[in-house]
Amino acid sequence: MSHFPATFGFTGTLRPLRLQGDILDVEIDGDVPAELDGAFHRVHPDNQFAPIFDDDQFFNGDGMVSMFRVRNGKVDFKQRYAQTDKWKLENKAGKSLFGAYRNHLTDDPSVAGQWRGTANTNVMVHAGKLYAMKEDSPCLLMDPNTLDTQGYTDFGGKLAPKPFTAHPKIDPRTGNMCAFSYMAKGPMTHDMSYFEISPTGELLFEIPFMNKYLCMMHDFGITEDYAVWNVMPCVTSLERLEKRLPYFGFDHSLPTWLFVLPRRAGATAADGRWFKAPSNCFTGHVMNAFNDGTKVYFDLPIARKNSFPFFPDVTGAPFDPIGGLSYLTRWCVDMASNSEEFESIEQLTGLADEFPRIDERYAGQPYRHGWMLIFDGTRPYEGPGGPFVGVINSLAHIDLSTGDTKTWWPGPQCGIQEPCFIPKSPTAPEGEGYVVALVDNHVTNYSELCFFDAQRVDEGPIARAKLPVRIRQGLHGNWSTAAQLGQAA
Ligand code: V55
Ligand code: FE
Repeated sequence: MSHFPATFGFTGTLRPLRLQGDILDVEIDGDVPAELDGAFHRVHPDNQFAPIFDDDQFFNGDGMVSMFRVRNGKVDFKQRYAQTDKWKLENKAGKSLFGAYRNHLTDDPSVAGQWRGTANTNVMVHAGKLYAMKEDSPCLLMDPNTLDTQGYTDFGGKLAPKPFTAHPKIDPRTGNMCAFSYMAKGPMTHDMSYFEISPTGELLFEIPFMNKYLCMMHDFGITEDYAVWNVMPCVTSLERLEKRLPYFGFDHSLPTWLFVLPRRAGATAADGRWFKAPSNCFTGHVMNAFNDGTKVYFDLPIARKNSFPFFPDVTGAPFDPIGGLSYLTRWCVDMASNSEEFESIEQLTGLADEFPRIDERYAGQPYRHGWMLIFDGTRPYEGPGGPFVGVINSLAHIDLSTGDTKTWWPGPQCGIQEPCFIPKSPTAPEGEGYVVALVDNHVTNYSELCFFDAQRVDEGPIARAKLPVRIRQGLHGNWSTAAQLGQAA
């Protein structure tokens, strides 16, 4: 007796998958580069059981982790649920116990006080573990090879249990994982903290600070010297929860901010600086950031208006789909300036884009190559539609030294998921390598993991690992090498 809602969010393109399993030696068209030895892990929301509320939203699904283990030109596929505390409690009960997205007031009383995390947003290998993350809960550890869940970590007892961002960055110079927590002292607290985790998984230092307002803090950037947060008024309040409103709503009357904090042990909130964007705007995922002395550069897609229809305008104003399109933009602020004003704002492309990625070996450094997904409204779409799909329909490479872009469109039946860059070798120049991305056919209902020459995405995939199912629309994922997996030859 599993009655999923017959709604847009659970039918057609967004029909739940809920499939755990293994496929050894996936069927391949073309040639997967023989030098690749590692794994692409990615995650999508996929409710274990039918939701309590029919209007349950996509971001509330349980994390389903996929692994594509690539070696010797072959691809093995594995897919497992992230067994969060929530997943285990519901698995035992045989039904959903947790209610609406981030609204604990809607939960079954038997789960009061439990972490509500779904680990559905990002997966990344660090210190020999797969970190599975959701921004409202601590970091869940999984075995990166078997996908067995080990549970939430407190980093050897050094980091008090608190929410952990789904968008940590690894500093390529130190190997440290740079991460943060918001609502760090509990739901609806303005407390935040920045921290770094060593290559062996130990907490190195933590810097607490306070936010401007209670809002979604989804992503951030690092530079060699600073951690940088875009702070936008996608706001929440206890009152919203009591009224059973969507957890977040967008407030176009509040400023959008940038907070810059020195990234060193011993720095305090007083060393950080707030800069005010010239106008309210919606800030998306961070492509990269870097600093040149006191000048801090921060690259991310920006939209004039709210991009999340499911977190509507607080005034009740209707969603503006054109205003909600975002464009990769470079913000610059100067830590030596005497004002809270930005130094400059430069739009870097005319293509509407999101899900920006880089060659992660250049995280926090000046860089040249970026990849992202494009909303190409001129292309036809033949699938059943749904949020994020049918509209995110192309892959792009951008050369930031020239602004030149190359794009690839997978055809009218397909959507495409976030790309991930893989260096050709550890010492290859920036951007030399491959990009992988899942291409989902919403008519035939099959997905393919497509491999591209990273700087020639316009030529289409050089290889496709063809799955006999369609993987549900997901969020984020990352590549790890055989050495990072503890499987080096
Ligand atoms: C985001 C995604 C989330 C979430 C909060 O894309 C923000 C942004 C997949 O869950 O809970
Ligand atoms: Fe994200």
